[in-house]
Amino acid sequence: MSRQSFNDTFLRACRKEPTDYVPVWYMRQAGRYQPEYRKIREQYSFFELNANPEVCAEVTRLPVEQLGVDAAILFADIMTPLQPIGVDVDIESGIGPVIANPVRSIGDVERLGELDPETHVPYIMESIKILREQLSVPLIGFAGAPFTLASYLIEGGPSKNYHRTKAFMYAEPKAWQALMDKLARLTVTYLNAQIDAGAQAIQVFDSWVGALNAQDYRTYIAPVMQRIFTALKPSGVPLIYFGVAAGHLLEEWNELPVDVVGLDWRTTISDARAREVDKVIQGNFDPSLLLAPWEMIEARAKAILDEGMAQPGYIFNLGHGLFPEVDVKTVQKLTSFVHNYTKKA
Ligand code: 1CP
Repeated sequence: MSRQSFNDTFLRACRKEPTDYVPVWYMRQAGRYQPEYRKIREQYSFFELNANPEVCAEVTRLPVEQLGVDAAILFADIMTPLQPIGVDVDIESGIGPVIANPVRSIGDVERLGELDPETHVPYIMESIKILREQLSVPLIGFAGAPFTLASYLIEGGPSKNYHRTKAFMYAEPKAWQALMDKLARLTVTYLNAQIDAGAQAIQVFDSWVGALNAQDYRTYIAPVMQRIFTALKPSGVPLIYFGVAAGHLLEEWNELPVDVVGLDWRTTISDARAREVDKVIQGNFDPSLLLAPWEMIEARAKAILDEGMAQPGYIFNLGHGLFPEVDVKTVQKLTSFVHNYTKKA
């Protein structure tokens, strides 16, 4: 198999180095909006697919080949490392993770095991090794952050307001701390295993942490995130931190030893920089706009790119994940637009 020369644009941008154009990848770039993905999913449950390295690598490569994005993200879920430590989780179509044995007490926290990647999720490292042979763009490894994982564990599935999660945090501080400690250890072990296997950048998804105000974030979460990123830092791979509706936490995030922060569409790039966020910025095109007329998509993408490129260190992405109703052709067109518009003459 002939290999194209390696495209390191994304990694260079993560390090604030000059690039020939603005790199782009999309959260949920592998998923149900792709007919090929839907076809493969007819044959396997989510976790069956996840545990099959050859197919997992194929699904990971699909958007790279189809869209021409500058990075691949390992196909897995934030729930992947929780199943082997005793969480009875399934991915239900149209819902997401559903947990049959939610965590509601200190006893439930204590019953959760410790992750041993080599025995519990060997297929993750195997997928990464296969992909490093096949890809000519960087491979991003990922994990869910403790708050976001805890929200599923405690609520038992997706939630709108995280009442139970916050109630546990406020009312059971010892149990909460024990849960955070366990999930922090799991996250570091899991991500270091991915890095050792060949992941070239790491994104930590704290999708739902924006449910907390800044004071609670500082008290309950910032120390945990500090520990996780400090432990990963010596690996030398770029570290990306992302959350939805978390613009009010940017000052807290800026204190963490991360290289890149992912913004959703509610916070503008200029606003983040005006607030002295000195990290590389990734984002923040509203995924809903992908259903708008092309002229509007182009105008909005152009505006975001102008803002992003105004300072070094910018990666184009969506403000949250691609969703099933989006047309693959629109995403292809947007990817080409980002590349062409930002290419240095
Ligand atoms: O290309 C890729 O990004 C694919 C790999 C990937 C990633 C990075 C998947 C596959 N899931 C994730 C991360 C993930 N999973 C997050 C963080 C990113 C985000 O905020 O979207 C979260 C919150 C989850 C939990 C989850 N898993 C949800 C969201 C539920 C909710 O609370 O709203 C859903 C729908 C899933 C299932 C899932 N995971 C991945 C896919 C492609 C799917 C859906 C499809 C299927 O059933 O095949």
